[in-house]
Amino acid sequence: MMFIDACYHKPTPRPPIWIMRQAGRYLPEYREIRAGQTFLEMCYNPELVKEVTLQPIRRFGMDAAIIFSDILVPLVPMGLDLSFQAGEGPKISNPIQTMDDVKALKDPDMDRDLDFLAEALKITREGLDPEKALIGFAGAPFTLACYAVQGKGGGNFDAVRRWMYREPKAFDALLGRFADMTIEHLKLQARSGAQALQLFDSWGGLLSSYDYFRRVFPHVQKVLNGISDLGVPRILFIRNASHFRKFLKTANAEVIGLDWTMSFEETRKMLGDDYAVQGNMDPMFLFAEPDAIRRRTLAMLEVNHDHPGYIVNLGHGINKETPIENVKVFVDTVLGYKRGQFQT
Ligand code: 1CP
Repeated sequence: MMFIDACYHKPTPRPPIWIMRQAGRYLPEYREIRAGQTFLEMCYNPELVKEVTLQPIRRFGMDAAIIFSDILVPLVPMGLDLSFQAGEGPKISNPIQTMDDVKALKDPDMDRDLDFLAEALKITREGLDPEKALIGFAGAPFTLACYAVQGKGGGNFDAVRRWMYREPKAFDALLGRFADMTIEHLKLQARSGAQALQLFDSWGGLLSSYDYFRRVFPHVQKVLNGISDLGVPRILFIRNASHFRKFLKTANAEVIGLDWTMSFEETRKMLGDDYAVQGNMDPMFLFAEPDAIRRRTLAMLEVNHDHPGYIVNLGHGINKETPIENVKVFVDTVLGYKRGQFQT
């Protein structure tokens, strides 16, 4: 499978491609299904999850599908009251505020509490082209804490950073609980059909490198070490991590996801040649003229051609206003790529 080979740094005929948040609101066929129910109702319905997971693959033919769910879904069986308000994103009505709140969190029984996710992975894997990979995912402990403590998205998560300094022990305990839960969440996904696992630390870059390394990174390493014997590649994506990229080498992942602020060249210099890299176009790049998209994508492919272990992606999730015909140009350019095309 081309995607899995690239994760393990093996040569592939061309680089594989998938797009973060490739299932979702920029697709009319997603919006049609979503109109009849809440986001969480969709996540709890394996048939609908299968359908929306496969929608972008059917339309564009990427090399991997990512199971449709959300990083916040496993917080519900921990006892957090999560909802998604129309147009506003996630809300938690009982956010974590004290050490007692951390202690009161439950340890989910994954097979029982996330049975819908296991079933969705199983039937999606059955419905997916055998040459394409199915990716499972989870939120990294700090990014989960951002929502669990602030109770919603937005701003620079000041409430969380304040809490981290004021209640360092409770912060550490919370990240520890999330790390343990996330290991089980990812194990469930691997045994249900996920063939690669991505850990999203979307907000990790808000911290200084000192605080990230001291207070957060040990929990990330714990998660990655806890899933090292599952036989599936691990992808670590920390957004805005250019100021602490030197730690990434010790992360114990097979693939490092880059956002658009990190260059491939510099990152490879830092990581050495054992790591595969994934990324890293600015999602807004897909608003350019189609010909500009094609040329820039070819230039990126050419630059990376002599490096096995390169996975094409955006540097963060696709924007919901993205013109779908531009997504097609981007994906088609990669699927049809032959070396030397950029010069011709
Ligand atoms: O209204 C809707 O239809 C819901 C929008 C939506 C979608 C499509 C949400 C709410 N989550 C998702 C799906 C989702 N979320 C996937 C599935 C795969 C796919 O769509 O292809 C994945 C991988 C996520 C991951 C996720 N959720 C992250 C990490 C990645 C990232 O983009 O940084 C984060 C931070 C979330 C929280 C979340 N869930 C939903 C929203 C709108 C948000 C972001 C809120 C914020 O910006 O603070």
